[in-house]
Amino acid sequence: MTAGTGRVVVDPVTRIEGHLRIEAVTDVEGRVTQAYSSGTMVRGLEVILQGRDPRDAWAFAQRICGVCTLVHGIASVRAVEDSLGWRIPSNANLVRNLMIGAQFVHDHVMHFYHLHAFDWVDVVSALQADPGATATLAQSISSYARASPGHFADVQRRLRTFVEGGQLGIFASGHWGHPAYRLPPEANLMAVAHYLDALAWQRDVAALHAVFGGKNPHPHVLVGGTPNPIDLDSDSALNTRRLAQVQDIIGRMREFVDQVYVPDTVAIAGFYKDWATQGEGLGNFLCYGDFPATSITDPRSFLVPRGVILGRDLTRIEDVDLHDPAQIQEFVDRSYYGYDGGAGRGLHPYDGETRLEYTGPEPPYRQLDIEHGYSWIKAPRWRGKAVEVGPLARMLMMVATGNEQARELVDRTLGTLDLPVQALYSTLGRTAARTLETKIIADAMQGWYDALIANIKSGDTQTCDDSLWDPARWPKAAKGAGFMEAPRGALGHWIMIEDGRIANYQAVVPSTWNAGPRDAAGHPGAYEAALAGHVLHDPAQPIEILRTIHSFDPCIACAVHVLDLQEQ
Ligand code: NFE
Ligand code: MG
Repeated sequence: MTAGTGRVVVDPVTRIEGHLRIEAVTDVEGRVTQAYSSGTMVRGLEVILQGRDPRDAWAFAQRICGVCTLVHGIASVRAVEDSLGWRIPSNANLVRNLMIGAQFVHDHVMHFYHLHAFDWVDVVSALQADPGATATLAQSISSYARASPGHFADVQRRLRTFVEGGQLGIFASGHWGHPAYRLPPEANLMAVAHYLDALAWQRDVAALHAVFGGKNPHPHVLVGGTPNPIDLDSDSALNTRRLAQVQDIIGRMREFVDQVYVPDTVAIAGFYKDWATQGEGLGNFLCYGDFPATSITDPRSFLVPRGVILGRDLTRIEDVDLHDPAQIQEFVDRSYYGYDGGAGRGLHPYDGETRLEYTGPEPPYRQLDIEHGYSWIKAPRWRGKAVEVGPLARMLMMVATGNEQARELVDRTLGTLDLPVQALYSTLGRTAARTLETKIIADAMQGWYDALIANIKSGDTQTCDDSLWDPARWPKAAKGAGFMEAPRGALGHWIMIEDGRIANYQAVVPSTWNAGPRDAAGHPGAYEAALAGHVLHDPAQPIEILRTIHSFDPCIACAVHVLDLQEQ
């Protein structure tokens, strides 16, 4: 390392799920020239799925993560259904849409307030706020009811008790007072109040998963449909009372998104417009698509379309085929894995291997071994290219394919903030895209609910097709890909079935795409590319790194799902 340059290490990155280390190399001006993303945890699922009954796979796969608690279950049952040509009834498709939609709304609101907001909101500064002026501010941006001077004075009192007691508790470990915080005290107090409101709200709306899947986290799912039968007159089925509860929850979700989440995002973004010109990185975006109006086998009916955008070119959408061995591949050259025939090539998930071959220096290391292995995350690529997945990819895909609501929301948000369309390709754009897609999905939930009710009224109460339940009816060998859009991006599970048992199982997960290391060609992953160019005001308090990394909503529990029994 030459004089004047530095290496900034953030380990662990907090306010995420799982264990992530970022190393950034800076030049003499404190500008990040190279960044390295390392998943530092190992877990275990792809290996333990081998040999099991495919109908049980979801219950194991779902434990990949406790944050996106539903999605690995859905990807898993879809993989089994794809492998066997198993079609699910219309009601099951609608119930799955509602459950996935609820996962998005819940997850995105919690990410914004509980994991990301304190990169932009200074909790301690909120103590200086005038509660009356805070009420005026809150009422000027929204009709949300909890906006009185007395309410904000009460929140401030509670906060003061924390701070004066030296017990910031859930608010500990912030870079409070850093000059990068720009909100006035009143906006900080408003955001803290909404942080607390979101905690109570999420607890209540999580009940939607319990109605359809028995519990949350980890609601039940089912190969061939959904597990909860519809019988309006039964206490042990989806009945009139439970359907009314779902309607109530959808209403509460939409209300919070419209009255709190969307206005707060726009209000806070207005103070951070310089973050609309940095933090994108790759310019390539991938979606598998999701939320079928009819069937997962008909991508034309998806709310979020499938495709790849390269080099920010929204006029051209590349087709994605999850079965094509030349498209999706995982590389392990800079990961703590090996391949049977040696590294240097990518393996399609059908041929995927999970072989731990860690040969680097023993942790704890002072520095990542960036020339060799430095992460427990693999490096997925689409036709050899690193791509970003997640909310920004989905909003761009919806806009590019003519979704009117998406276009209108983007235009209105950019107009309010007086920002050009290029602002989408940034840390701020990624965070705003998450908010806007939440609005689109929360609204769409009402449509899926209405369609479900219409089906039931017409006499269709089927929720499961069990015609293929008996493995004796399966072919001797089958393979399939289950895909979905998870809150953090495109999620795929690939399954190989032989003699009714799982012969191979591979998951390529959103945070694997975004947080993965360099590939055989040395090209960086999405996090790594996004950090290049950031100027660190104070390397001891690298809030700039946190802002961009958090804008992806990392989940390393999802990204790493292999276990080395000897290391445990
Ligand atoms: Ni653990 Fe997950 C989501 C999946 S990961 S949170 O969303 O799949 O990146
Ligand atoms: Mg995997």
